[in-house]
Amino acid sequence: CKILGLLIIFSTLFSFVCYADNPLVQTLYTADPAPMVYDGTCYLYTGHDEDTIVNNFYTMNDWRCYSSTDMVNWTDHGSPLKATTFSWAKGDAWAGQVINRNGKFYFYVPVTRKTGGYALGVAVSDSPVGPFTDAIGKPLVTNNGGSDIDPTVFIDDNGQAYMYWGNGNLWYVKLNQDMISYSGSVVQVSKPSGYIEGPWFYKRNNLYYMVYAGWAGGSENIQYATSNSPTGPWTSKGAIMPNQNSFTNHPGVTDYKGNSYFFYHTGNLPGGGSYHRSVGVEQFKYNSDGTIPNIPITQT
Ligand code: FUB
Repeated sequence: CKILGLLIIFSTLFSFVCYADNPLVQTLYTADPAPMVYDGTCYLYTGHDEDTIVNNFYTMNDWRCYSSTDMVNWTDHGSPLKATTFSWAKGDAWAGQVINRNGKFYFYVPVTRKTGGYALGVAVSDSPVGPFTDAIGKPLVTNNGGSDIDPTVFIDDNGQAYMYWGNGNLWYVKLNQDMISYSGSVVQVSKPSGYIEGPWFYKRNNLYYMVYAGWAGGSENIQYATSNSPTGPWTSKGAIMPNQNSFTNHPGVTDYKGNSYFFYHTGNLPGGGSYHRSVGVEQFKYNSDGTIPNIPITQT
């Protein structure tokens, strides 16, 4: 009878506590996770590491899309967008983000141009799983050559959308309502301490958050900063995830069904490393003052 009681308690607990198997995607190498919640489903867009020569570089040709309604079981939707979908691009499908506005989905990405240097492109689709097509037939932003990577987009409560991006420095533009053009000029903000790349911009309880890959003794950790304004100044709040075994890391943060989730990448899949990365996810709780706690990695 005691054993039966324990079994009932255990199975009741187990039915409420479900953990994802990390790395989330075990069929190919994925990086730069970007979650987007739409219509009750969490979509996850990732880069795709295809390097066949170890320690070559980031060989990335397309982005991938997955979805889940429980953060445990993920459906593979294949590739919704390739770097060469942009006729002006040569390749390098690095870290992007998808956002929904007015029933359309906008995919902001960095790619290398045929004429050289990085640029940010925007693709559009009627479906969160694509296919996405080039929205404007030319780069949305070409600013500083090698630094124009890792766009992150957020639409504020008043409808103003912002796109931040940058390696080494942090820039933003104010996107127009059409989401495929911007007004005013490119603004460089004073970057928060330790900032390297991979910004993830969002707002929670009237506080703006910029989570990013920071420099930590030879490789990247994850740090964040906050501001009372969408355009800064940004106050550094320190590290929330230590260096992993992949040199880079890249944050993606979302709330889903009443819980908060932190996406990242490591080199934890067999054969993994800096150019064979894999995305994972951890559930976390904000502290009562809005700060983000340290987020330990679970590997199952
Ligand atoms: O995946 C290629 C680059 O590595 C991304 O753009 C950076 O954020 C870093 O993860």
